[in-house]
Amino acid sequence: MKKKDTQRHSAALLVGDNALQADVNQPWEQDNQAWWDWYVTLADNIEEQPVELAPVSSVQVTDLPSDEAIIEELRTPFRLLKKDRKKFQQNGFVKLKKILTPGAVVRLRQELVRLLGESFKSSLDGDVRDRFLSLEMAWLNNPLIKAYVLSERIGKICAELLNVDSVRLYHDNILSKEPGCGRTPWHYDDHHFPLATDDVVTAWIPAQPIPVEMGPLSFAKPLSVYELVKDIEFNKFDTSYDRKISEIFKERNVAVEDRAFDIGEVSFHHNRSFHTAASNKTVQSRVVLASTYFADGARIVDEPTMVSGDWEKFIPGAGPGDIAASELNPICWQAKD
Ligand SMILES: O=C(O)CCC(=O)C(=O)O
Ligand SMILES: [Fe+2]
Repeated sequence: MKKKDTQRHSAALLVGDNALQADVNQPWEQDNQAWWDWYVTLADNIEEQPVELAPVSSVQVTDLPSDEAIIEELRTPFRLLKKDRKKFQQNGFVKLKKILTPGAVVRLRQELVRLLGESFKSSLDGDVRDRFLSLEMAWLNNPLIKAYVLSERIGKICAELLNVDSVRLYHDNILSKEPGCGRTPWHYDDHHFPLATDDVVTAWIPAQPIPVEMGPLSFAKPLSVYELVKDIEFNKFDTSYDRKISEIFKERNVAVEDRAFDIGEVSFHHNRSFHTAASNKTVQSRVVLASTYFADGARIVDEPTMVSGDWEKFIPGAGPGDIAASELNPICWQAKD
């Protein structure tokens, strides 16, 4: 089998301390929430001074669309411009406005907050401070979330950005960066996905506008900057990996796109796009639905590591080297012949 670059990169990540290498190569034994609780401890927050959390005005939509209307909206194709495909190829990400109507965003937030509240026994927005909450596989039991996750509108954009005929779901992920939660460490997702392909994209769908103080997802550009940091050793115990990446990007004057997200704006990032997010300095939880898609036909890498998290949950019944096409990885978009 063709061995994937990820494995070379993961190996490069882990060279150095042999004990650490052996350790990181172990599979992740806990759930994905424990993974995120661990992962945000790897972010360097030294420059993030504690501040009073800023108020956020809530979005008012007088007539919320029905769920049927939203499901229809999520089926409607979006006309992706050539210049946006180019931007994605060049920069490894693209931010597109008006992917969702304001009503579909407000309804998404209602549903995500309800699901997070059920799972974490809280009403959010201040109840669960400082944490990064995550909940995946919501699409399996919730028809509305399923419409967002398996959306043809989103799937078609992903296939066109990757320039492939067909994409499958890797997983959905409800992410809530709670008020006061610190930075998301610099990383590229290739470390996290045990997929033997470079045709992977994440649609990061905010469930409210994200002003700069709330910590929008931020991207280093162009895509090729991952080459600058490919020899930095990952360290699962401290913030050194994150800090070193920041230092190198600063030294090399790497441009970082860290602007706010308008309501309905969605970002799409490639598995090798380096990204981070600032802390949430507002009183509102920063709720996002992040769904990852990959080119149909891709295989699982030969040696997934703990940085891939609980991946067997997302591709059940398949092992290293197999084609990733379980019943939990449906095709979300297929080009017509
Ligand atoms: O939401 C965040 O802060 C990080 C999300 C992320 O890294 C991703 O969706 O790939
Ligand atoms: Fe990421």
